[in-house]
Amino acid sequence: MSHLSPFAFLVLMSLVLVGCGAGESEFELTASQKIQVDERTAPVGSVMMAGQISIVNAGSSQADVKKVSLSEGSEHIVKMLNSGDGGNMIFEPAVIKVSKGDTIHFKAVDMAHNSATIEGMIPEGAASWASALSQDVSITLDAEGVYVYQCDPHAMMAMVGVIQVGEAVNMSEIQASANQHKSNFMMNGDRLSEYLSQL
Ligand SMILES: [Cu+2]
Repeated sequence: MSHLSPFAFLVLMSLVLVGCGAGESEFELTASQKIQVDERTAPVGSVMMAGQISIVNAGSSQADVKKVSLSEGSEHIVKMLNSGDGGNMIFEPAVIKVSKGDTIHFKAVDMAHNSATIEGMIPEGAASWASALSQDVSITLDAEGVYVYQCDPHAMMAMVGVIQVGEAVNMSEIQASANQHKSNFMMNGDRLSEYLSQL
């Protein structure tokens, strides 16, 4: 019995140390993630989540990224969909390049979606928006730069979209925010970075 004690003590100590280290760093992340998740889902609940959680996004490899070209005209339609060519719970087109002063018409093709800017992910001085669930909304974009928006009920599923207005003057800030924001996604974790790579 006594010859086991030093060994047992070492094992115990290393478990305690490993436990403490991992616990501390993970606790901070988890706590802040939880707050953000709660904020996003509080108004609308998570009913849609349950049935969709097992869907796997095929994704696409970084090698064959197609760059998005400037959309013609001054009015553009983005559909809010349960299912699209790029996956489930998705904006279509999810990446769009337009000109300063253009208007985006978000169409509530499927129910229980909305369009809302993500804090810190729009150009400086740009107006934020947050539409009502299941409603069409039209947004005119007067500030140049890259905008990232989301569907609030499906934020954790990376139902996000990207609009570039004029030049991507704030791309480095957006990239940095996107890297942080990624931790909010419980699935489709690479969607936003793939979208941004198309600009
Ligand atoms: Cu949605």
